[in-house]
Amino acid sequence: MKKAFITGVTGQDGSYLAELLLGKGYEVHGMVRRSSSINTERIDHLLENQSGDRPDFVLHYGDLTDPGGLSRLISKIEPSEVYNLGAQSHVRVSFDIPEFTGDVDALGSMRLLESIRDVNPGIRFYQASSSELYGLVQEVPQSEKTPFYPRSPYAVAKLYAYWITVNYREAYNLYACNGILFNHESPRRGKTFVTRKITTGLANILKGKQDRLVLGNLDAKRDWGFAGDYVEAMWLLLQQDHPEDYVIATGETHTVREFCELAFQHAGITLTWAGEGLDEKGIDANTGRVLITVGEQYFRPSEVDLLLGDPTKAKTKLGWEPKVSFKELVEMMAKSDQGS
Ligand code: NDP
Ligand code: GDR
Repeated sequence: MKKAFITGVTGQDGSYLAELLLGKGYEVHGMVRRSSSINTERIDHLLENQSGDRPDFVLHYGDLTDPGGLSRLISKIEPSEVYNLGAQSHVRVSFDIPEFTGDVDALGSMRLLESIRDVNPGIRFYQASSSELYGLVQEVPQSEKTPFYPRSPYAVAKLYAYWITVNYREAYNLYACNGILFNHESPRRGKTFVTRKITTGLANILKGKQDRLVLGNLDAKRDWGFAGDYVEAMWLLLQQDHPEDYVIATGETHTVREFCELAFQHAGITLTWAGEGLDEKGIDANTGRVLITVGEQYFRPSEVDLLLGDPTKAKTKLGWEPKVSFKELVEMMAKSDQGS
């Protein structure tokens, strides 16, 4: 039986990946951070099977800032595959806590690689790299060959993680690879990322619990896919003959404004826009009610304006393709938050 160790198992991707690997018959070990409140809600449904326990899904306390603990876990679990999904993953927040973000997102990856190198260099390693590496636009669409230009402490930390993964592959011959994943979302997406903020905000507006939605840069463009499709690619990256880095994306880009329009349309509301910059408003075309305003606090000190991935290599070499379209994704998230 194959054994996987997942850091960040309590996050959006960790929960989908655990589901996928359990479905494939893996024994799955997940690392959980100690927290004063319960942080396993995305995986609670996996923890119990019909007989009440789940010997093939085991959780361990640990933290990417704690090298001794990581090493002990790798020695004890003896995984065949390690998926490093753990991170301080919020770009805006990384400007507030840059050192912590670097410690977890950059050095955390190196600590895991060091443990693998010491304990068993045969373990296969997946690094959750990000389209944020591209940052300031150098080329569109962005492929494995596009130069990086990170624009946030988060992206700079992920740049270190990307290169340390490449370096351990070249220096120590590890099967270590980067999935350069463009934004992927789902009903399990954290509520402070823009897509989920829009769909939860919309649901609250419909229920009369919230007056309006306050957003930042409406013009930012992202290549948004479905997280469930993207974890499939993570697994495929570790099943190849040779370790390589891959872009995982849909090849389509949309603005935050378009995401809002589609989500509200799903609830029967046609949005029109008035004003500019910080004065811009999203208005219900039928009633004239202001539903969206812009707040300066949600802008970033340096922004990533346009992400559009070229997934040709993943299609050709892995046979991977996204299944859920942008429209289906927005509907899935809007529906789920409205409880329908
Ligand atoms: P989430 O923010 O949903 O999950 C992050 C996970 O990391 C959580 O389980 C979190 O634990 C854990 N974590 C945070 N800090 C630590 C730490 N110090 N030690 C151990 N674990 C920690 O992110 P996603 O699931 O969306 O993303 C997964 C990975 O993929 C991340 O590395 C992210 O940067 C990267 N990525 C994500 C993309 C996306 O669009 N979703 C695109 C490209 C890359 P807790 O639940 O306790 O907070
Ligand atoms: P991103 O995702 O920064 O791309 O990082 P996020 O959803 O936070 O922002 C996307 C774009 O929307 C703009 N935006 C807002 N963002 C947030 N969070 N809140 C708002 O109110 C708001 N209004 C406008 C942002 O400025 C940005 O341009 C995500 C994370 O999952 C990373 O971990 C991952 O690496 C990248 O995706 C790929």
